[in-house]
Amino acid sequence: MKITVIGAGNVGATTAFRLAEKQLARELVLLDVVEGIPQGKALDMYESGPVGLFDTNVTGSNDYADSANSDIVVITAGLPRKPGMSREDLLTMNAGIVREVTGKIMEHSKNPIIVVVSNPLDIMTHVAWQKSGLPKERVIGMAGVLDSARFRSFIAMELGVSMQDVTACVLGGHGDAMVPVVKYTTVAGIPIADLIAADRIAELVERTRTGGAEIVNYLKQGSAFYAPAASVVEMVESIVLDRKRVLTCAVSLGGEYGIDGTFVGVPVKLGKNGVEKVYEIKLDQSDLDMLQKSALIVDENCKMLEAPFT
Ligand code: TXD
Repeated sequence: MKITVIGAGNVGATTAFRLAEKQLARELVLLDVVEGIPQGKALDMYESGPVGLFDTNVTGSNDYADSANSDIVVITAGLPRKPGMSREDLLTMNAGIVREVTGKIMEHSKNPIIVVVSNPLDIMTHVAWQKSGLPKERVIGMAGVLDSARFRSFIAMELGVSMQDVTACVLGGHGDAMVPVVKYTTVAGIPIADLIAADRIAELVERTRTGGAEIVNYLKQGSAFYAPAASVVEMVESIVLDRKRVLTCAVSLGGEYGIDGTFVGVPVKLGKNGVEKVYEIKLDQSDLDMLQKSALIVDENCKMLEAPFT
């Protein structure tokens, strides 16, 4: 198993380190445009092997030839949000970066599974898929796992219970249009509506929706990376170990939820072939409306981008 992580910034480096510690790849390449950064960070990670007890061969590079024959490529390259900047502000700049990166990946790897992290997430996943020419099952966006993790952690914090017992369902686009589905959010199978007052649930939902901005406002420079990296690794692990985890990921829908050809976050089964099944769960009309609205926003943005990349 060979995994390449493009972008040696906060999310990319943290992802690479977690992947190395979990020994999910024999060969792990960290790649960036900036000279020295991927090499230095990768060597530092490699040198932690004897203490962290892993044998993953982590290397850093600026050359896509070193990514050759990757089984999985994680794209984190891009510019992060600054305070007050929406994910959409990043659209044009990051689309250019993701197109360029995807083109170079495909020159050296025939049939990788690509996990996209760069924002605006759903649109960048579309851009990567379009540029790669890969089947839609092999290009997957990470957002739902993170958004669900945030909702889960706020619920655990509220009730003082183990995070492990909280499962949450957050669908839709990554951004203000995400759709936290309260009825499928439970604590050890108990619907949260039985445990938390409705107005308080609404506050937790709002905090989840603005979870990324909350971190950006604290950090001033850069955006969240520990929870995002952990979320990427959960997806990669399910693919590498063929675990068939059911995780919310941004995938291209083919008519499910009345949405066709748009990348949006829904529950899918992740295994060695990438997206092995899309689950079409029963939603209340209001949640379905929000999901479709969310897809519409993604669609409009993709159309806006069409001119530069056709
Ligand atoms: O839920 C999610 N999907 C997200 C997405 C959660 C957190 C962060 N999210 C987005 O990921 C964020 O808005 C950014 O678009 C990406 C990467 O975030 P990160 O925090 O890691 O940004 P950094 O630290 O600035 O790192 C970006 C790196 C940096 O080292 C650049 O030199 C590199 O990307 N970069 C490139 N690498 C290769 N090739 C090109 N062209 C390139 N351009 C920049």
